[in-house]
Amino acid sequence: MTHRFSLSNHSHRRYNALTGEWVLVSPHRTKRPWQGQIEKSEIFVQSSYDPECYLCPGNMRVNGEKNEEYNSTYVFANDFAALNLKTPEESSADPLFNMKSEQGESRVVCFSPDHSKTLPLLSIKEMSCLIDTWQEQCLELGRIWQWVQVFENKGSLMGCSNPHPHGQIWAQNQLPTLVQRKQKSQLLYLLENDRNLLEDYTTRELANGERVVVHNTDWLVVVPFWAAWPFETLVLPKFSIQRITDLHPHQKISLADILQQITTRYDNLFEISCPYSMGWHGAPYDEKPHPEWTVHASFFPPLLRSSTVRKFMVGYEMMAEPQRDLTPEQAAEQLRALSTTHYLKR
Ligand code: H2U
Repeated sequence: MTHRFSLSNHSHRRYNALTGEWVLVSPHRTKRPWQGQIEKSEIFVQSSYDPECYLCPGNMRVNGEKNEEYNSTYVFANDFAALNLKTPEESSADPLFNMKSEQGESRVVCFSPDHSKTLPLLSIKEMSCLIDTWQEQCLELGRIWQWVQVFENKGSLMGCSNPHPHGQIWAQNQLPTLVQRKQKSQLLYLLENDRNLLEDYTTRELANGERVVVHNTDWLVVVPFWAAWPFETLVLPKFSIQRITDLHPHQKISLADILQQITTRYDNLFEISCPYSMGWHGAPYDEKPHPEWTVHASFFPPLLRSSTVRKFMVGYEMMAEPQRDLTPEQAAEQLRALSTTHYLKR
C-alpha cells in the first residue's frame, strides 16, 4: 500500500449529500473470491402475450376483475393495496410506541400491452406515453395526497411477482422517511448557500465527467459520488424543475431517450434483462413552492460481478452502514463503455 491516499485504492467513507448517510468504500476488496450464492440469470420473456398473466390485456386478475383490452399504458387500482382510502384514523404519541394510521391509494401501471416489452425495449414514443402516464397520475393523485411515489420493481431478484413490465404508484399524506431526509438536506443546502443542491451537483458532475454515464440536452445520468449499490445511478435534469408534473413535452422526449439509454446499458452490462428498483423523488404536492427540490430518478440494480452474483446488503451494512467494493468511478466507466444498442437487437 502506498502512503499517498487515492480514492480508487484506499478505504474511505463518502457522504451522501442528499440523504445525510455515509457509505464505506473499500476498492481493494473487488478482487476477493466468490464461493457464495449464485443467482438464476434473469431471462427475457419471449412471448408478447401470456394467457396466465394477471396484467396482460383482457385477462382476469386475482380478484375476478378483467383488464381492459388496452393498447398503450394501463393503470388500475392495486387489488392488494398497501395504502387504502378507508383506513380509520388512529394515532399514538407514546415516545416508545409512536404510530399514526395512514390513508392512501395504490395503483399498478402496466407499461405496455406487450408482455415482453421491458423499458429498454419500448420505443421512444411508447416510453413518452409512460412518462405522460406518470405525469397524469401524479397530477391527479397530487391533488389529494401530499406524496406520490412512482416506482418500478423489476426482476425476481428484486422480489417482483410478475414479469409483465409494470410499475406501481403509492400515494399518501405523510412523507416517507427517505423523502423527509432528502427534503431536510436540500432545504439546509438552500438556506446555507442560497443555491439548489442538485443543480449544483449536476453542474459539478458534468464538469468532472468521471461519474457521468450518459447525458443529452436536458438530462444527465451519473453513478452518484455516494452510490451504495454497485451500479446505482441518478437521473438528473439539467434545468430547474421541482416535480415530474412540470415537465414540458420536449423534456419528456429527451427523458424517454435518456431512460432508454440507461436501461439498455443495464441490460448490456451482463447481457440479461437487468433487475433493478427505480423510482422518482420530487417536491411534495403540498402547494408550497419548494425551491430546494430538484426532481430526480434513481436506479438500484442489485447485481455486482455478473448476472448471477448479487450484492448483499447484510452484515456490516445492517449493523453499521452501506459498503461497496467497486468505486462509483469504476462503475460509471463500465456503464459508459457499453453500447446503447440493446444486445438483443444486435
Ligand atoms: P410486483 O410485481 O412488484 O409485486 O407488483 C405487482 C403488483 O400487482 C402487486 O402489488 C398487484 C400486486 O398486488 N396485483 C394486482 O393488483 N392484481 C392482480 O391480480 C395481481 C397482482
